[in-house]
Amino acid sequence: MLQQVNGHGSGSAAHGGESLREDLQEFLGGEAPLQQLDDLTKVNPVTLETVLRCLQARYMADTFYTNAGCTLVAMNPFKPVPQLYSPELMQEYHAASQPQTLKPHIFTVGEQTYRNVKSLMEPVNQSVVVSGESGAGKTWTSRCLMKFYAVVAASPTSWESHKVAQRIEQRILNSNPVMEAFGNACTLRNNNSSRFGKFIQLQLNGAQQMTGAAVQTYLLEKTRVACQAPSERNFHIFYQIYKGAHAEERVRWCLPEGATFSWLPHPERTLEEDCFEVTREAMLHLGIDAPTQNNIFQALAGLLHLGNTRFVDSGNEAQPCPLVDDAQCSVGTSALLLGLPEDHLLETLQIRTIRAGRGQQVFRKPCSRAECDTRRDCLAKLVYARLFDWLVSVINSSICAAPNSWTTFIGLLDVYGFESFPNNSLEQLCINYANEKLQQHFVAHYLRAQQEEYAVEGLEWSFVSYQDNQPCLDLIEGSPVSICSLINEECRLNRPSSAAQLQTRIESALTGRPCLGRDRLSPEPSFIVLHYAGPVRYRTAGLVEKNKDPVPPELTRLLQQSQDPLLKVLFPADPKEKSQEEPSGQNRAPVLTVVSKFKASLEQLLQVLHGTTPHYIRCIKPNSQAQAQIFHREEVLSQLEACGLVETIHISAAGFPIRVSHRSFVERYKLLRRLRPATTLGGHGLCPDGGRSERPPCTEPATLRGLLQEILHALPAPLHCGRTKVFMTNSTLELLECARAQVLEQCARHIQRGWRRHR
Ligand code: AD9
Ligand code: MG
Repeated sequence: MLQQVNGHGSGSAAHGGESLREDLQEFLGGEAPLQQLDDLTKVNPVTLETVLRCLQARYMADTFYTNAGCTLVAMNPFKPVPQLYSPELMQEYHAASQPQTLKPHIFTVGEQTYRNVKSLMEPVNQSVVVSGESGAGKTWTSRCLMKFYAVVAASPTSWESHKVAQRIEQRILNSNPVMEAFGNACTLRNNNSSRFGKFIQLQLNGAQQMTGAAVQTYLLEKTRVACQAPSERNFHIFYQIYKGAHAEERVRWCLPEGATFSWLPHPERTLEEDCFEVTREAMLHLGIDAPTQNNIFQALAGLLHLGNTRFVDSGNEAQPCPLVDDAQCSVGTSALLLGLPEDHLLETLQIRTIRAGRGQQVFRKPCSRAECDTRRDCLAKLVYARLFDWLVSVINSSICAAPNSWTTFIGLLDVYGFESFPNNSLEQLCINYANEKLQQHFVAHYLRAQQEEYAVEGLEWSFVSYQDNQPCLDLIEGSPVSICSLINEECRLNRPSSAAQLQTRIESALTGRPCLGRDRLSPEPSFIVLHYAGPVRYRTAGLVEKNKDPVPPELTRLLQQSQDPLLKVLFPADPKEKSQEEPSGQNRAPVLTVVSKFKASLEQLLQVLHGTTPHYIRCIKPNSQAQAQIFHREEVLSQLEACGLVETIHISAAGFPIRVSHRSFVERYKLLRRLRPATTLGGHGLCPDGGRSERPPCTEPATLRGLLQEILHALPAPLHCGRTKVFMTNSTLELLECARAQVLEQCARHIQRGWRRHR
């Protein structure tokens, strides 16, 4: 079935026959030193051990990027390597006729996506999925890629438009420090850990200039604002205002030097992320003016004071819990900074209003001390999450291109990596669920689609087995019954449910599922999910409550009454809200749980990704101490296993990631059909004649078929013609594009000569 037009493995124009022989020698004999193998498909044989040895050799030789077929492996150097990200190097990759022949780099991925946007590849939109565990370098990589696009996609001619372009690129880059200040925090694994997921769509016009961008965020870890794990910190922005405020601002925001805040642990630690001026400057460039900034920082200071509001047991259920001695001042300051009446704030934290009985009478019930704390934390989370969403919408309106000013986009996805801690809860379940989805996208796109399409197209292919994570996804999100549906059901029924009961329900409803496990030695109710990246034990305690993420309506109503201009925007008065009490059960809007919202946003993301040509960068952390020049084999090994890298290499080694319909192929390359092989591209004789006399087994009309046949015969490149598509490697695409550019140039010269003669 397969017509192999040219011999598989012919080199590109730059690669010549000699270089091809060298490649083959490396591939077959494995004689080149390991650190020189820039593609893991060249290690021989491909096993975890050989891949690991190669990565180690390269890392110790300060070579941090390695191709793994269709993915790029990025080792975290854990030290500054400025020459690796210089504007000169960006230009070198951008100007290269074949960037793939340069050393592996994220700029190769950047340049390839940038070229693909205007090439014939379908779909035209591109995405780069950056994955890896916490601290592996995902955010760093995405930031570098954004800088790369800001350089290469900015070349308008007129001074005026140049200024505009500068502004937009600068603004897009400025979104990073702002989002990182508000959404990143120091954790045990990474001093600058992203506590939210981010998909940024860089929008390009027909001339391939960046005209704007749009950011979508996922699942901010808002609990951090009121609760930080031992040795971890709150979001960077709190430390920035605490350490960086000017004297006059300290007075305005009630942040005297040396003040202590329970929600600001480890203020003595200085991190490079504590850079208030950078955040302010970036906000200003994004159009957030000084008065608005003041309102934001004032509200954040209000939250810090709220955190110092502590209660003691009243000893009498009928009495509200009083404040501890020194907390009266904190609640007053917090109310002042948040523009709320102090007594109203305190009362809302202490007393709950409920309706009961047939007549729906309103009762005011003093909360227990624990309930007061929960309401206080909930208030802080509510304000912070709204503030974060609002900031994202402001950033978007500042960087988004006008609807008709862009035609294509490159998407960058930087999501939290797979997580497994001694104690895992709903946050880890969502994060690992997202990673399962992305892994499936990867499997579907590169592995399954590649194999299935070859079969449909009649290409010969030795099938490689791969790990399908569908059973795990069925367990987490499938219908009718899954972990998510069971947790949602508990929320909907709103019945008292102990952690042990939830464990029993999950076990009995999902019994026999291959990816569900149980830790019989666990001292607490839990279940185990066998993720593609490894088993994770989730505690059932608190899962349902976290999934409900309940916000007492009194808290929202309180904030709607704030006199602070920022809070008025974040919590606009609800015109429908007439009643001052909690609505009764029947009138309550259906609960949209955390899991349901997350699932919906994830599906939306996957839909966007499916409409793009994806590229993958796998970031690897060489050690967990964040030290340069240290390579912990065990740690790297588990990351390689977690991302199925060896399978990927096997498939990529023999695959053709570029596939183009016969029609598109003919339209783009028909001008190459008069090429005289072996001479036109430097005469390196890349034209073995395997199968060239056969007709492609296509179903297209005769004229198209004829043209296709002519082109395939003329081209000095390894092409594989299926029933409806032409398949090729990235380097072949480069070669064709190069040939096409040459022919166009020759034509232009020819026309010019004729024109001069004519004159
Ligand atoms: V998390 O899932 O958000 O906790 P990331 O995003 O994978 O994580 P990040 O990009 O923040 O990790 O990288 C962690 C740290 O590694 C950075 O703060 C840098 O100090 C360091 N790093 C990462 N990549 C590079 C690099 N290419 N060159 C130098 C780097 N340092
Ligand atoms: Mg990150």
